[in-house]
Amino acid sequence: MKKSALQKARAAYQPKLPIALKGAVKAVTGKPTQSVADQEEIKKLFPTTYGLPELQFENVPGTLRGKPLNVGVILSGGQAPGGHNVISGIFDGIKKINRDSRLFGFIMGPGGLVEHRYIELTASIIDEYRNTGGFDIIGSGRTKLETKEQFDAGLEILKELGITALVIIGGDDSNTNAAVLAEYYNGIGAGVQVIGCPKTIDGDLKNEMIETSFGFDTATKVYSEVIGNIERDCNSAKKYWHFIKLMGRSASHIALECALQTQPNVCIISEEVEAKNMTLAQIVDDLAKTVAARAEEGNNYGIVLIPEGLIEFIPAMKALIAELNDLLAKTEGFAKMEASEQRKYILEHLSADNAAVYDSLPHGVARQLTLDRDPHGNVQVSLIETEKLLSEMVGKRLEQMRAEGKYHGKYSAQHHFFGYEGRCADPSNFDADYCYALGYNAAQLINAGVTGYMSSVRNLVKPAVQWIAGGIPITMMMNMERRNGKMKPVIQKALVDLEGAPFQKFASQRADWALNTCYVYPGPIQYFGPAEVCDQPSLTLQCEHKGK
Ligand code: FBP
Repeated sequence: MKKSALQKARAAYQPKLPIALKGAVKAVTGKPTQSVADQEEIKKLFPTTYGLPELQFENVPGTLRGKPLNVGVILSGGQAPGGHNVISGIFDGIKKINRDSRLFGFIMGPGGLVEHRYIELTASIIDEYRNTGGFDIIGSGRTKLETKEQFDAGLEILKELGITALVIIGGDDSNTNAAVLAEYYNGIGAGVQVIGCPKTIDGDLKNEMIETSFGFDTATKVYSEVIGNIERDCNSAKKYWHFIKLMGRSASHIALECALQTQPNVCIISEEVEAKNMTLAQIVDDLAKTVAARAEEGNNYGIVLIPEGLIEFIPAMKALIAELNDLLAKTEGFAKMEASEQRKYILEHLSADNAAVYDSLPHGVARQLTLDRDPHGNVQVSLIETEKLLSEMVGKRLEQMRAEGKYHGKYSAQHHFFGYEGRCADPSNFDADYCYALGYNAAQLINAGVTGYMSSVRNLVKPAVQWIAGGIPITMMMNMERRNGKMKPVIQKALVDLEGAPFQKFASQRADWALNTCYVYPGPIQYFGPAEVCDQPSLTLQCEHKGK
């Protein structure tokens, strides 16, 4: 396969490992743990894996040795830069323990385990993928591992291949499933350990022990580069307002990080919208006021960042979507009605408040709310073009303000949605090192004989050699939440903390960014060069751990 010059140079990069993982390691056992909430229920659901102690690895004199390990690996969910390095870290880790160890990759996500699709990952395959972006080494998928039938089907192939440990690389849901699988295999004495690794560009799988999920660093750097480029274009042409939607599912971590890096005129944070109980009209009004204030200074241009999940956080929209879900689920033949008939039907059947909200939306968006349902019957909010919805509504509001003599500018909008552009980028040095360490560390957890743990590498704002490596029982991160109408044990999702340092930093500066043009142009990720250019972790991580 033809390779670019950067690909060739990057293949030779040797990710840095924490000192703790170099050479022989000893597992130091900490105190027993508890789940973050609902301890009694979670203890009952995880009788053999609840309350396990934290583990930390320490470097000891001698050579790393162990019996040969046959390990399986699965990539689960959306792509995130660095997945290939987790796999190469596992490979190098188990080979270092014993060179007869073998690694098997299940194809296209958890479905590969259930359907017995796999390949053996040999040294030559691994070498092709070191330090590259993407999940294409074995592919990824969103099959949920949750039923006994799936677990038993998986066990058949694990037994056949002599696999005694499985590493699941995924987000909060996939790691929740990893914990359930670990408990099941442990409970029946299957002899298979299950270890999780924290992946997701969304940045919402984090807590005291998991400082960040991998991929967030690279993806936000890629989006920030492009936002910076748009800012420069915007500041050169001075004629457009750019509305930029950013991936990230429910949480606004990606938008916040990109805002800290690029200092746009506006960045909406969904968690704040919800906390302040804001309406769509208020969001639009605030935006229109900023556009008008900048126009007064002769600046008919600007940048607005919008998190992907915004719609769900506007309380009135949330209520509307919930009522629409119920209404459409019980309305037979809705899909066959004419568009105008559908609109009339909805307006007649919704409660008065929700009908008013529905009626206030641009027709295209209102229609999107009634069309795209996922397999559970819910609106697929990520498909709603929030960037267009907001810019259109701001345009209308500005015309009203013009009529009232409160706006005298020109308004022209451009729209962008960044998500897939960053999910498979070559991992930054941070993600390349972090992922390799997560994988290598997972191999040590396997060698230590534990199950139901997540690979944890901490102290991430320090140089990689000083990182702390160990394992955290997954049950420690869990609480009970309602899913599909039933209470389930799940890893608590981390949304943006409005009291946290990253948001507070943003909030203290945004008024200045709104009126004045304070753009910062981060430029492309650099892989070679001085540490201050190449090795800096995300600003979110830096703010969160300042002074620690
Ligand atoms: P994960 O939670 O699986 O890591 O998903 C990340 C993500 O990129 C979200 O930001 C986005 O909403 C979603 O995947 C898109 O899903 P798909 O890849 O199926 O289009």
